[in-house]
Amino acid sequence: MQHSVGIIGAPFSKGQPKDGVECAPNKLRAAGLLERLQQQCAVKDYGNLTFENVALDEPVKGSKSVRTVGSANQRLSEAVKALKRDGHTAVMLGGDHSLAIGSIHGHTAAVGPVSVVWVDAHADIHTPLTSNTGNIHGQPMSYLLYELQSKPPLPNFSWMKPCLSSRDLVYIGLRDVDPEEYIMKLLAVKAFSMTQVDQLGVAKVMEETCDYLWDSKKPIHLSYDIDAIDPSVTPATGTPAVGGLTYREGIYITEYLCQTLLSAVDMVEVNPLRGRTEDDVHSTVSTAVDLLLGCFGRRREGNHLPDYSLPEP
Ligand code: B3U
Ligand code: MN
Ligand code: MN
Repeated sequence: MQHSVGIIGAPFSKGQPKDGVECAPNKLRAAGLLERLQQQCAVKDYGNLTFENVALDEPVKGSKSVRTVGSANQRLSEAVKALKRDGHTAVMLGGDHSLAIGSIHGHTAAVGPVSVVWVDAHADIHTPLTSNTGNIHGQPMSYLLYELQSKPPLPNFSWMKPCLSSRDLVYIGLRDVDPEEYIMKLLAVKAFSMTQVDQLGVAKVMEETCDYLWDSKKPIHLSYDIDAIDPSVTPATGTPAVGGLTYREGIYITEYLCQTLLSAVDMVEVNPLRGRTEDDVHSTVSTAVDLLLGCFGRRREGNHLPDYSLPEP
């Protein structure tokens, strides 16, 4: 399918404590993301959002920067909604994974209910009451799911209502899930941990993922946390977890979803300040770029021109 892609940069880091993840949108652009995507499809860059820093933002029920995260996501939701109404496939460059709240909310506000493929080492399904760290990047799924609605709404979150059913969610790549995140089992969420990736192979995982989601034929939102990939490949991220997807498995996921009703993609948790060396940062950023290219038609067999003919000798 020929996509027209709209890109939104979301330089935001307050869903977790480590500086640097806000630099990712510009790093990904500097690595040639736009120019390379333009060789495959139409691209419109909506630029970077700016976010307000809420001055008095004391923890709420143990969760940090709730008001700042709430207002940033309200802005992001509006921006994604507008981009989708313009008719593009959305690419949201984070920033940390708390941004999935606004990205998925804005997506559904424009197109109606969606299916979510969440590629991540972590389940990010803590509620403010179960989180041990208080970092909202470990919680976005609980804000989005109808089944886990927080009542009353947290400060600066009254703009949003949950918009995702647990039936419409698939996890891939899990390997660092906290005991309290057993919520996902209670909700019977479809999940392929790294154990299942090892058992089935990534091709079968993707086939089963799309069979499972195909029933409802909803547009697909891919939320890709770069820490899903093994830290030997993508070390420049805030909470690396050993035993992750290989580069090839990571790319295969994007190539497969490219052929589905892919309607929005998040690329989050790339943190250029976390690599120990220049190589660490380069490998992480260029993998993130390759994953995005895979979402929009890059083929490892080569992207051949449809009207190509051999030059006459
Ligand atoms: N589950 C832990 C760790 C974590 C979640 N997401 C990331 N790390 N990236 C938490 O903080 O909730
Ligand atoms: Mn995540
Ligand atoms: Mn993660």
